[in-house]
Amino acid sequence: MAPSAWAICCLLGGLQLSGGSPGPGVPRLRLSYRDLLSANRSAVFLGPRGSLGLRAMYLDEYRDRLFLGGRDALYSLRLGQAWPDPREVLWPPRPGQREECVRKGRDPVTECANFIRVLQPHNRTHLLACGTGAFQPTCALITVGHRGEHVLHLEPSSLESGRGRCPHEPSRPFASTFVGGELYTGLTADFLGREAMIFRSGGHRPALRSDSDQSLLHDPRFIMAARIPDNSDHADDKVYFFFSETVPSPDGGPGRVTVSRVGRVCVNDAGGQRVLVNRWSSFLKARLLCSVPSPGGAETHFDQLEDVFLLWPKVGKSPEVHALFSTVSAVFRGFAVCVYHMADIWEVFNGPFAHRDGPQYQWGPFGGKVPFPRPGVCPSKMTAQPGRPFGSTKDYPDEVLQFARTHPLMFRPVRPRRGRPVLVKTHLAQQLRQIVVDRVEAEDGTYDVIFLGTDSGSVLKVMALQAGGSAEPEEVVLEELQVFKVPAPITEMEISVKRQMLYVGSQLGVAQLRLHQCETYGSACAECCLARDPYCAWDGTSCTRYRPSPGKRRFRRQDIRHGNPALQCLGQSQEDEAWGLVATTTVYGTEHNSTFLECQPRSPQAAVRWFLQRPEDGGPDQQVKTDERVVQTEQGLLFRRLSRLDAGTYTCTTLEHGFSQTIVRLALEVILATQLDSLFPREPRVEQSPARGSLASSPPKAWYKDILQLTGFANLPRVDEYCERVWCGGLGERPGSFRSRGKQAKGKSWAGLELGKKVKSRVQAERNRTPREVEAM
Ligand SMILES: *[C@@H]1O[C@H](CO)[C@@H](O)[C@H](O)[C@H]1NC(C)=O
Ligand SMILES: *[C@@H]1O[C@H](CO)[C@@H](O)[C@H](O)[C@H]1NC(C)=O
Ligand SMILES: CC(=O)N[C@H]1CO[C@H](CO)[C@@H](O)[C@@H]1O
Repeated sequence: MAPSAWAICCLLGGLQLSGGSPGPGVPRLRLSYRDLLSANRSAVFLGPRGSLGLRAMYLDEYRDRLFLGGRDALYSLRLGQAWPDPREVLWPPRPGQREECVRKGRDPVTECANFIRVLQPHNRTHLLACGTGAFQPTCALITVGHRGEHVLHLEPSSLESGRGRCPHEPSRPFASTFVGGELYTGLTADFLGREAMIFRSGGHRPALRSDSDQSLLHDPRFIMAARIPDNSDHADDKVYFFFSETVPSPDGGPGRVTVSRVGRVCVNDAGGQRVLVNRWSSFLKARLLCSVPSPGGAETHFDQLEDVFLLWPKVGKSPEVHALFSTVSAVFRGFAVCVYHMADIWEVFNGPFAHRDGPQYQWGPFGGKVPFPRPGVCPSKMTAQPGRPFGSTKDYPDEVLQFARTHPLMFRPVRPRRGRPVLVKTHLAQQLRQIVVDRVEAEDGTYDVIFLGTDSGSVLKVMALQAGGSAEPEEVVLEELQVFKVPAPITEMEISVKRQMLYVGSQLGVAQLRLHQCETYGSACAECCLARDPYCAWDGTSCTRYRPSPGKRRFRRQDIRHGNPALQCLGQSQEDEAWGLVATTTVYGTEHNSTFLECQPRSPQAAVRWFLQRPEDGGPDQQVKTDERVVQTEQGLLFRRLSRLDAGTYTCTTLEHGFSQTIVRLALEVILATQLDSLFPREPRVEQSPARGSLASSPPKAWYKDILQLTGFANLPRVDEYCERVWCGGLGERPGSFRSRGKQAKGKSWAGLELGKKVKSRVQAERNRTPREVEAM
């Protein structure tokens, strides 16, 4: 394709026709991979081979290190600027194991390697790591040193089988947690991936597993495991598992349905004495419900659990469970975030057990007498009272264990806070994979900022504001951050509130991402205020990190609820500077040809309006009428065929939250077709005007004239930008996500650069003529 055609189609391809104001799901700010790197907002680590094959990540805030488990290797990174001094330990499968894996029909590249899937703290100096070992799971202890040391090596003497502690497959959903010297895992523990279980091993006690006679788990996808204390009595501590299951249809009909679950076991479960020997005696599970009422009374269910984040409060002991779900439907793809209180989960586990008389029967609440100690209750002071000597699950009567075996499911589901999701996202271009939540104190209250990792390597920073009376929260998408250059699904996400950082992993590698960068929103109070970012406030001179201080505080301007700068920024002197005086730039278009007036508001949520003042009428500005010839796009105003009557001063304004701003003011002058011929003589006339610049003979003129028209002669920085965009490749940026950043030279094609320079110097020459001179030609 010739450059001219490419330039135009590329430009037009990126334009989307915009109607009024885009919906609330549109991010207010989009930052590309390069934007993030150049502003030091993110730092990416891809390892020495350009891809880690990442499967596990452990953020160790005590040691200030990030441990990574990849393909045949482990890494240790020190938290700080741009990953100084990374450490690597190679850990390939045992000799011969790779070949055996291939012989058994597994894929040599994607499966027959040692993918590290477990990284858990073992003690003060060691980590426990387990890998798939090319379908022969293996565990080892890794020396990481004391706090302050930066060592990483594998203890060869500690190598042992990892069966039950690590899945065979590199990518099957899997959850693990390390509690009291023992590893709890939710996984399928066999080569074929059929034997699903919850397993505990590694301590002094015999290993404990799910009873395989009973089908306690139906094709589970384990998402997360964590110890959550029920109360201050540690004897009552439980490990909770969050997972999805595909169960036989609950009404006894044909087919299977997907449901999400919270399950739990007692930390002090020791199994039974005669029944359930070395099997869990305390396992119970309940349904996690996340649905919205649809018109007509039906419910839309989000049944597939994608990720869970536990938000631990500063005070109090139990976390809030923030869970990301997706729909199972092949037709309708939607995502929802539901929040659960532990108190509601406990209530369901204390409620009726689900019971049915046989596989053909409906489920109902168990109405008979529940034996004592109640199944699912951990042995503790409560069960070990005088006359009731139940100090261990081994002391539990057979009757209790039999009941536990046959009634692992609770009858009632766990309903989310307020009975509905805090966030529902449909019609998304991407899928959502990971969730992290930060509770942020702002001037006018506390806000939960939700970070969502997508399957295209980006992170959405979102708030769900609960408005006064209405049941439906207002969604505010603060930022969309393209963390990875290529669109790899985000598989890991951890937050360090201490460092105000997010650690984001995909199979390629990891990125450290600042939670906020307030100056990105702009240098005016109104911009800071419109951003509605609870991390940021206007401090009188710039947009900076908001820090609540207990003492007497300076007035900080921030309005998360309404984003109303008219109220907040009244009398901020910078405003006049920033918004009052928008200089008028002169641009030129040629008659009968297309011309583009660019206006890119900082926020895609703003409604853009164009006004025109014609030179002769002197009256008030008129709103520009659009039709097939004059089209308003997301990037600006496109004249398909310029008329001499289009000349005039065009003002691009935005309206956001009732706040109107002028973004650009362009004086469009129309060069008549006759004038243009003398400015750029036609091919045969090249020799006659050698003084017109060296560019005239090559390359052909037509294309750069197009560029000049599209950018406007006078708009030099734009030329740079177009050159970069057109010849130097978008480097992983999607059309529409492009934002002007001027001089980011990376990976440009040499030829492209040369052409770009020529165009630029030519334009500069044209620009140095006064408009009058141009007119005179
Ligand atoms: C980013 O960090 C580097 C190294 O710390 C520093 O040299 C550079 O000036 C920073 N850039 C910006 C835009 O802050
Ligand atoms: C951690 O465990 C390893 C292996 O059991 C042991 O060699 C080491 O001394 C332990 N470190 C500490 C600080 O207890
Ligand atoms: C530079 C220039 O004049 N380009 C085109 C403008 O439009 C006319 C008619 O559509 C074309 O003939 C020119 O090539």
